[in-house]
Amino acid sequence: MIETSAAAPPAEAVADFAEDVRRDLALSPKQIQSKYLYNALGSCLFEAICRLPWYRITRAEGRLLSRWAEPMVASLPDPLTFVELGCGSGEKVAMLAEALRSRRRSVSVHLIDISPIALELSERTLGRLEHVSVVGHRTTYEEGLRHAATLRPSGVTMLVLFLGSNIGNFDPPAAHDFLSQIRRALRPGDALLLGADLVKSERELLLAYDDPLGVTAAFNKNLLVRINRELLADFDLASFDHRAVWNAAESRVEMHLVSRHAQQVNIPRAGCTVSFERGEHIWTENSYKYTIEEVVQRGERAGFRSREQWVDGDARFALTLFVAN
Ligand code: AVJ
Repeated sequence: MIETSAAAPPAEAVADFAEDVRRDLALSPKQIQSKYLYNALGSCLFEAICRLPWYRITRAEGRLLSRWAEPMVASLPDPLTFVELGCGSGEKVAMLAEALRSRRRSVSVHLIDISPIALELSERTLGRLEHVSVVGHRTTYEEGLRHAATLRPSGVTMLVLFLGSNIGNFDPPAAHDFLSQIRRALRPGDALLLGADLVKSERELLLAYDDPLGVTAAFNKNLLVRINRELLADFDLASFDHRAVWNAAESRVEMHLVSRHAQQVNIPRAGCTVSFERGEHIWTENSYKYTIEEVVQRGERAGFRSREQWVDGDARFALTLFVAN
């Protein structure tokens, strides 16, 4: 069974994008929010990143899920609802749902993503499982979570999935607020499965975020393509370089778009013209990296206790199962 809530009117989405671009390119350093990386093309480029040999998060998480999915869901009482925040292709939630099938446990799954392509892919992936009913929500994490929580009947256990190190996009205060918000949407005994990428060598991190094939560069520059198309801007793609930086003090990889020379860019639908100096950058993403202890502390400070942690020692990636106090 597949059901999708109505898409936001595109004109409104473009107006929000215009406003955000205008405001954030006036900041110093210039910024664009990383959520705008995920339009149709950007989501496909991200799927390609997940298959790159240098980007190991997705495969590490897949290995942990394929090996441990059964114990991950075994302790959660039926009936069950899964809520996945940022569903991507839906393969991960499908692995957890598969783990229920042998015991004939049925589950309803709420998929929350801002990308229509991600929802479509995930609905197709999950649509094949008869013991699963699927509802897609094309919206932000916050709104989707609230919506899924209000639809949940009493007596149903909710498992929130926040995987793929999506938490890495939040700075520490925002990560705390967001986990607290998840906790408030839950009841005692509900659970959260959190995927977090761990600190590793700078060399490995830079290869993951500035890959030799240039897919991550394309993913990053697609932001400029999107601004050109949706806001009628005249960014010259050849005048910007992709750059990944490991900021050890903040424990994060940053993605930038660096202006190769002094230039001006017109963005008519955002009502602005933006000047760049040579070497000036637009900051487009943060990917925070954690230690295993920090992951546990994060959850505990937000009102959870950690029940179990599974770590891929090879790629340095952790899945942590938290239960709401
Ligand atoms: C989807 C946010 C987890 O930060 O690793 C991949 C996005 N950016 N390569 C990450 C991303 C560049 C990804 N997250």
